[in-house]
Amino acid sequence: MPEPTTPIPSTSTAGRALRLGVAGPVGTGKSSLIATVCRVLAQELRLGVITNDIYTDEDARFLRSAGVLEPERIRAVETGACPHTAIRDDVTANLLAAEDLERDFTPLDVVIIESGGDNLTATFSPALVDAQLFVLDVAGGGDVARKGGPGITGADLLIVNKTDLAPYVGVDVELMVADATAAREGRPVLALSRTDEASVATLRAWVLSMLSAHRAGTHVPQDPGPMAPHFHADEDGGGHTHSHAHDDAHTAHAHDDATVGAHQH
Ligand SMILES: Nc1nc2c(ncn2[C@@H]2O[C@H](COP(=O)(O)OP(=O)(O)OP(=O)(O)O)[C@@H](O)[C@H]2O)c(=O)[nH]1
Ligand SMILES: [Mg+2]
Repeated sequence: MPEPTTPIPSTSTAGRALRLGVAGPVGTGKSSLIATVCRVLAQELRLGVITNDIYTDEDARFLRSAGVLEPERIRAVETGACPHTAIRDDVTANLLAAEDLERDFTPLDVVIIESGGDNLTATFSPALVDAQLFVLDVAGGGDVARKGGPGITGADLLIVNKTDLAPYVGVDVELMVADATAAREGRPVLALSRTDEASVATLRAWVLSMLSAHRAGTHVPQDPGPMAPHFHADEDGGGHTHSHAHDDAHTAHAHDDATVGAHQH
């Protein structure tokens, strides 16, 4: 009789929790959004949260005190460095935290990972998350959506947050959403306020549909990619920072990665 063969360990991620990243500039409402997701989904899904702060565990403490999830399900990673290092360059600390959480509370449905507040170039590596949100704040200015960058163009969902503040800061939310949509080649944009329950319901539905796609194996994690340093053929290649205006013909040059059109000079 033939020896039973050793099963090859599956590399599929569909059997474990959906790992969902939340990135975006400082103060755009990432922790509050996570608290909202927990508020509307903790009854039906088994959730865990990992926060990233540079020097403290402030965000984990905020979320624990929000009372939307058992405190033990919220873990803090103290990056000690610029936040993007721990969500993109070396994701080990976050990966270990996610695996610990998934082991301690198995089975979990979704682990939400909050990046420390960073700038427009910071996105999660697909080695850490299966899907990611990028959060902008209307109070940061209506023109931010036009500034592009990998989070704005390539995140699975772009949030235009705190829409309740728009009248006070003179921002046209519809225009901001239209600008963002134009930059995203059909990827979704959601105008959100934690005080607008209809928008919260749309966010809830998006998380549930992403979880279904993750489980079905139909969602392919994307890498929005950082803006890679580069130079052009007509420059000396010495790696100096350059500043010049692109005319239209020049802007049409091809990049072979997902950051097409996302770079600025
Ligand atoms: N008006 C209004 N304020 C909000 C909303 N969401 C968050 N805020 C406020 O915005 C501020 C920043 O929110 P946080 O959730 O801490 O933002 P964050 O992106 O996690 O901040 P960092 O982690 O420090 O980068 C807080 O004062 C929140 O109360 C919203 O929908 N409307
Ligand atoms: Mg936060």
